[in-house]
Amino acid sequence: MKKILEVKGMTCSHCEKSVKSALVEVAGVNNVDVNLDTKLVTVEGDDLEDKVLVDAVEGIGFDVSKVE
Ligand SMILES: [Cu+2]
Repeated sequence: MKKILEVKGMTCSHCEKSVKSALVEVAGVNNVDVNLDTKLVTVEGDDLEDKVLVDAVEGIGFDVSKVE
C-alpha cells in the first residue's frame, strides 16, 4: 500500500534525511520518497496506519498537514 503525506517545514536535504529516517523506522514501511518541491512524502509498505506515520514525522518536529 501507499500513503502520501504532506509535510510542512522541510526546506533542505537535511530535513529530507530526517523525515526519511524517521519513517523507515516505522514497522511495515518499505520505502520512503521525499519531494522537497511539493513537500509530499510517499511512503510504501504494509499495514500502514496514518496516525503512526504522522506521529513519526511530528515526533521529530515537522507538521503533517494531510495524509492521502
Ligand atoms: Cu533542512
